Amino acid sequence: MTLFRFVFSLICAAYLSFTNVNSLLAQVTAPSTFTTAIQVQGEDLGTEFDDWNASGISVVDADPADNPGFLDIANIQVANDNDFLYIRATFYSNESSPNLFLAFDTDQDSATGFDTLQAGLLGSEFGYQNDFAFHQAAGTFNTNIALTGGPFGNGGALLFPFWDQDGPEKEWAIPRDAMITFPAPGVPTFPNNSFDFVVYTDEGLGDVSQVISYTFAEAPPGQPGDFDSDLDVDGADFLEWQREFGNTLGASDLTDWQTNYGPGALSAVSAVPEPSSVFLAGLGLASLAMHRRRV
Ligand SMILES: [Ca+2]
Ligand SMILES: [Ca+2]
Ligand SMILES: [Ca+2]
Ligand SMILES: [Ca+2]
Repeated sequence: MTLFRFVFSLICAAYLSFTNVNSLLAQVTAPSTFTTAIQVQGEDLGTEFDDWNASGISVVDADPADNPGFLDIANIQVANDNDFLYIRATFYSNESSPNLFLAFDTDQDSATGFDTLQAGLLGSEFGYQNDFAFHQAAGTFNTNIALTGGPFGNGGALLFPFWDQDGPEKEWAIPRDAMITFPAPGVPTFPNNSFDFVVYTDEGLGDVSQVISYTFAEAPPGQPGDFDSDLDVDGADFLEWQREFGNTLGASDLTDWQTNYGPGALSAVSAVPEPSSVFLAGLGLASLAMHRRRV
């Protein structure tokens, strides 16, 4: 992290000077996609991007190969759940770079925030350098005002691969609960449901995605039996029922689970007992629990 901060300070001193920004920029609106299927970090080796490939989330921006010899942005995808904004970027090149950035114009007003692209097109209120979050303001690339929230408590994102690990793509899980600690007690990094963002680098000629508008998708209404609110009724919900039985869930909830248990869930979750045995096990636990209560 010390090295990272050092590199970061160097970059802040020499922020963007694109030679080809104006010819590249356009504005696109990404479809709003709610999904709990995207995971960032912790997947099995070699499967890290299978979640995106299986998700059906469309590519919102297909950037050309136009930054030869340097980090060269290709395709961008975006989605969200209740906790995170998920972004995937692929590259024509295979090298990691400390100079990979995201910029968020969270009020969709190019006149407020930092003029990230020096073209009057995106006024960013906060940004990321790889996984590192920082606040931005008019005329100031990094205000050094602290951020809070997210899995690291400082607004930082989950990123895979890590910022210094090579690979032809990266995925971010960007916390939705981060706060900028100014003015006290702070404002959310995402104060609105809609925002604009770009993925960019100042390496080489510079490379930037289109300005992508996104609106957070709401979670679909829950289905009875979906106790963990991940849009399916499967073995994980049964485990949740076991944990919460006698607390927030009762016997009638198990009936909901049984009624809505989907055959499709079997393929999605491995190591889940077949429905009949799971249900029988559930009944056994339920009666055991009720027996205990009577004693
Ligand atoms: Ca993943
Ligand atoms: Ca490119
Ligand atoms: Ca703005
Ligand atoms: Ca579920």
